[in-house]
Amino acid sequence: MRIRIICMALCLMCGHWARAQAVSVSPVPQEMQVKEGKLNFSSDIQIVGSEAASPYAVERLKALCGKSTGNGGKIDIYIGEKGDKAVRKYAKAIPQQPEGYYLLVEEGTVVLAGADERGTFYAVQTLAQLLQDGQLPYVEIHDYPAVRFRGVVEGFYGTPWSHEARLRQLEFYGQNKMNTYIYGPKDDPYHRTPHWREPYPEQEARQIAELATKAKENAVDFVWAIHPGQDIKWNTLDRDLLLAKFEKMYRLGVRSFAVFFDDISGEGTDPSKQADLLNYVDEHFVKAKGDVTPLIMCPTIYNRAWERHLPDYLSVLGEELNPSIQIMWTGNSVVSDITVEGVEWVNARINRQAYIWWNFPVTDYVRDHLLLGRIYGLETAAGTRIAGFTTNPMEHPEASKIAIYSIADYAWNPQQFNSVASWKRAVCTLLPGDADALQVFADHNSDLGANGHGYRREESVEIQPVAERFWADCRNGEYARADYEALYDEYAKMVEAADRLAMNEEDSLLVAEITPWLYQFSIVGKSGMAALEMAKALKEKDEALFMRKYRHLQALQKQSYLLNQTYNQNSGQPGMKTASLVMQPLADSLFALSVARFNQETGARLDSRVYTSPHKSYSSLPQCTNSAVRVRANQIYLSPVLEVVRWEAGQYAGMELERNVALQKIEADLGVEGVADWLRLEVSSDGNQWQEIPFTVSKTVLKADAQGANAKYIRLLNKSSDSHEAYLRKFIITRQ
Ligand code: 14T
Repeated sequence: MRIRIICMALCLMCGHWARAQAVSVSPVPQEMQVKEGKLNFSSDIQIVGSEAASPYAVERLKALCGKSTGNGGKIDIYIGEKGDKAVRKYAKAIPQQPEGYYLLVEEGTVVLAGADERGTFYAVQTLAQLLQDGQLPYVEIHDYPAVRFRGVVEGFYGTPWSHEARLRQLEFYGQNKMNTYIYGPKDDPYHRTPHWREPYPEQEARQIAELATKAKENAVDFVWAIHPGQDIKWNTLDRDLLLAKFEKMYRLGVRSFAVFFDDISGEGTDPSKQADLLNYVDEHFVKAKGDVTPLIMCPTIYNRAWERHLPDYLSVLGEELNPSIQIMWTGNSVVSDITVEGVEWVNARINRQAYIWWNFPVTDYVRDHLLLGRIYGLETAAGTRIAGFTTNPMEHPEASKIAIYSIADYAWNPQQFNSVASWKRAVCTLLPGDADALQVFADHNSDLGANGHGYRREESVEIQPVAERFWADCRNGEYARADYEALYDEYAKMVEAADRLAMNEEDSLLVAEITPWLYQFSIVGKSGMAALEMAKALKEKDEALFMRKYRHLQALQKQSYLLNQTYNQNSGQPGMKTASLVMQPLADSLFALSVARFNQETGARLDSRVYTSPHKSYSSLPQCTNSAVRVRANQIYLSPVLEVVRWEAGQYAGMELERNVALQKIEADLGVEGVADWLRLEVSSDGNQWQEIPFTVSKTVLKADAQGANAKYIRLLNKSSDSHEAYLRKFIITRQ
């Protein structure tokens, strides 16, 4: 009884109430007929064909049967590949496509017939999904993938995935009918310059061998990629060293290879030389071995926006590279949607179908964000014009599975791909027990914020129109109560979701990855509630309530600041941003607006700025007056100004610290030489009495030993009577 209630609750959460009995398979099969009736998956099972069928498929099937506890009648399971005796009767029903399969469940019989070994393996994976509560629905499925190679390219900068995470990924790919894992983490020194020529140390080598085995068991090609382009010499020595490295990897069990030439400069970018090397590798290694899959390469010009840098590059590759070699492509820009027009554009140049390297959900350029939103922007018809579709994920392996699940779905069957449905199924599959909480978290963690690639995603989609209307109404002084309540409820759901997910025990690995963001998510939820209550108190002229909520919100803002100084301390974008497109900006704006109004109406002088740091900019240069002052360990620094700034006579830029601090060192980079002639470095504890600190200059960098001077204010001042142009690339103080 208890189990039934839980199941019903789960179905409800996943929106399957009315269709609680509906049959769901992911990736969505090409052709599936569900018939009336069910088969009790009893313990009296006879498997026919196991000697000839794919051993991995058989192994997986036996594991499934081992779980069967029902007590129905006898079942015959026929398993095998096209041509095998066990499935001969069904030969005509098996799709011709590579990795296709035919699956039949009817009274007393199950048929699992693959076009090849992977097809059979996928038939078993589908069977595993069909099996619910010891029963199989009667079905007939004809299924095959639309895209030949589907998978993941671990190609991001930052902390590479752990060995254990990779092992779990490979199982996940098998379950989702992905056949490719390309190993190319930018931060593996033996993958690229400087150590690509050297063999892996013993432990790493052993782990790679283990990954290759695990991949095989899950019908995945483990593709080992090398990235030699930054320092390769186009001579026979380096060519032979590359082959020797491949040979080493081959001995570890690797049977698929890639060569990456992305993100390099200089000699290595020559397309003819690249083609020569790759053709040599293709002829003397890949084809010579006989059991190695077609070579994959990532070009230097890997997206359309860069074509103008080397206009002939792609057509040279297209002409000179052996036709069997796959060419990777990220789309019209580094991070971009995949369109028919864009794919046709590159296909025409490279003389073959592009092998997509999709830079989503990778976050190596927005490390303070999690990308848990639905995947969209992949045109249906693009799926029939590409040789492969791989995704470059986040450095968070478990959280990346939301996107990976749907990419598997798209690449298998773009025609029937339903972005929203696939996303919700992913969430339900990954965390069935707390799916509704994870869905709330995912709803509000999908945009990237402003970023260098200009790639943005929708976020908080359902509540966004309410938030916009409410904000506009508030500015006009009157809001609708229903909107207030809808928003309040949404913020409350965020707090609940954060608390529940933080305590979820079903998937502790996923929880560990997202925990820092959960902390912030809870604060955004609470802040939104408090900000709404401030707006309401203002409207009702309840001064005491207003002050209470104001104080609470200030405390929340400080908590948020401290969390950002504590967790996810990477060098690029430290801290955590969450709900940053709609819910967090609304809370902040509402706070600022309410405080400004309160001050106006009561004559109070409450601070209406959102708390970001106890330290502030202390600058008369307009470009710096609002710069953030950040803290990392014992260093405090002013956010850099990357464009040129005109320093008029007497103008200054610097910091006002929370209180007096004993200074150890001060360092600044003005981006220009000769600053000693016109700049003075000075400190003060009251902002009136200034003490000059001598400094040394080397090129554009200025350094000073502050010898423990106590100061609350630190600034650089144009002491001359002329104006000067400079940047402010760096301004850091180190405290004692
Ligand atoms: F190989 C490529 F297809 C590719 O996308 N390379 C990198 C990739 O490793 C990285 O994860 C991704 C997202 O940041 O973008 C590429 O890296 C870049 C792209 C740039 F535009 C590195 C520097 C850039 F300026």
